Amino acid sequence: MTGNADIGLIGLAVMGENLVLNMESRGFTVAVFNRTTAKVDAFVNGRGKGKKFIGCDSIQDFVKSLKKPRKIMMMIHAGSPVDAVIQELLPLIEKGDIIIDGGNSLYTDSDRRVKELEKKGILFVGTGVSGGEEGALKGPSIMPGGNPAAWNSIKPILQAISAKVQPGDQPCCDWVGDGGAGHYVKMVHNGIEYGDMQLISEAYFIMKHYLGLNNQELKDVFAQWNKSELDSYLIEITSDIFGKKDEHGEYVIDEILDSAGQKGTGKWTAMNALDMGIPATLIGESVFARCLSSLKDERVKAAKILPGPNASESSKHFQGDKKQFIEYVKNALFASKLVSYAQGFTMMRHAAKEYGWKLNYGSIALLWRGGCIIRSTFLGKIKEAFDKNPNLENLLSDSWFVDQLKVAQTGWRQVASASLLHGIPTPAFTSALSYYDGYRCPTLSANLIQAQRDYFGGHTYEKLGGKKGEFFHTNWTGRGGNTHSTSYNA
Ligand SMILES: *[C@@H]1O[C@H](CO)[C@@H](O)[C@H](O)[C@H]1NC(C)=O
Ligand SMILES: *[C@@H]1O[C@H](CO)[C@@H](O)[C@H](O)[C@H]1NC(C)=O
Ligand SMILES: *[C@@H]1O[C@H](CO)[C@@H](O)[C@H](O)[C@H]1NC(C)=O
Ligand SMILES: CC(=O)N[C@H]1CO[C@H](CO)[C@@H](O)[C@@H]1O
Repeated sequence: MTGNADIGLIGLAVMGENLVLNMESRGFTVAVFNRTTAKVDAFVNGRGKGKKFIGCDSIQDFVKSLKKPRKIMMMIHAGSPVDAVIQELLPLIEKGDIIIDGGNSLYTDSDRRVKELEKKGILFVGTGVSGGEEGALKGPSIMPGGNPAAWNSIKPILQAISAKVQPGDQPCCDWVGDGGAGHYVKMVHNGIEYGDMQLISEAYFIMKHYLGLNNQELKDVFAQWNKSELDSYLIEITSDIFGKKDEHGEYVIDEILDSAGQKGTGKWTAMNALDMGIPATLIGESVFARCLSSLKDERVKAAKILPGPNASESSKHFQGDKKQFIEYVKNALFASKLVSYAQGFTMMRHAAKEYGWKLNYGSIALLWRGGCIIRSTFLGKIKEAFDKNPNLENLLSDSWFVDQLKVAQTGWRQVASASLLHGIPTPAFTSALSYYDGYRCPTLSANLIQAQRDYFGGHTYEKLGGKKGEFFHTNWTGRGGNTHSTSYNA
């Protein structure tokens, strides 16, 4: 039996509700189901009242209410619940039907599901959806990947509900790639989001403590930056945050405990970077900075014991032109952000190689241009860089990036030195700068590491200017017998 719903959605939590309201507002008829059926009734008689929704009390009725090929989207908890719902659906659906997982699933799970379901003739799509609750309702960034045969059927719906960017109302939704590519790209998006948030927080911290800016001044600085090359959603809400007072007239920001939470996608990104051996230092540093922040009690104790300059009193040491230094902080933030995005896109390049995905990096930058948390005008420059050279090895070597770094690096170095000197923790600014200097250093200190490895472990080394793959071993101590390294072939 076939019904007349264009698409069905399982999982009526806030994201799910907002997504179906968005779909309905674009003219689609949507079937909705939630295992807790009271949730379905509450929605259909509440926010969904008088609209083209088909509320279903059972998963059987839900499946029956859908047009073929059936398009079923899930917005439920990642992990085993996704597999459980797929198992419930399987006996009820048929070849050619499409299951879309819009939750925050691990990309390796999506990769597995695509393969498993393909054997049964079911087309599985794992899609990143970013933009929070408001984005889901008004237009999120959508990053679908999986079985490519599904794309033509779901494209009109997903592109209709996605955010649009100008010129030309370009949808922030396009096919990302095979297998787990959609959820992979969403994961990297979240890692970059961690980096952006950490960088903005460091800019705030140094301006508050070293320059002594108050909340109103901080609000104004961020509003100003929102009109520059830093124009982005996160900068904009940061400005709003500094202006917000509670019912007693106190600034809310000053009442919030300095201990950051996390749900795990940043950690996944950092772990994947480690697995692939890619120096995504900004994302890693941002995850660790949250971990360090959560050791509040330990930090309070350590503050009384460990010697060093007091960051909160660093403004005593500030000499010079505040306006100039604010510009330096902006430089530091922007340059670090360039490094962070370059690292994120490098990760995607390596993952594409490893998994055999054909990722279009310019198009991914465009997906993030609107709707999502990291949306910014700057992403347009990344799109342009990949349009110029689709095989760009590292974004930092694009000419626009080089020009920006020429301008920004003096301020960046000033801010990094001042924070190190005065005990102001800015791990992302400083590690971004270390990465930058390492990346542009033709001869690093790793020759010594190789010597040490060869000394104690007979691990051998290649020679400067020598042939690649030709290994040497030195008899460092004049003691001992033959070396036993397996890679020894000099
Ligand atoms: C930030 O800039 C955008 C336009 O790019 C504007 O719509 C928004 O109101 C600005 N927000 C603040 C807080 O300045
Ligand atoms: C650092 O300075 C602040 C502000 O003057 C003060 O409240 C705090 O106790 C100082 N911390 C230490 C460890 O002396
Ligand atoms: C290292 O040098 C010592 C002293 O010259 C020698 O006895 C030993 O055999 C050498 N070892 C190897 C692996 O060549
Ligand atoms: C399977 C399913 O639909 N579960 C969802 C029902 O709604 C609650 C929220 O009220 C979600 O948490 C469940 O995941």
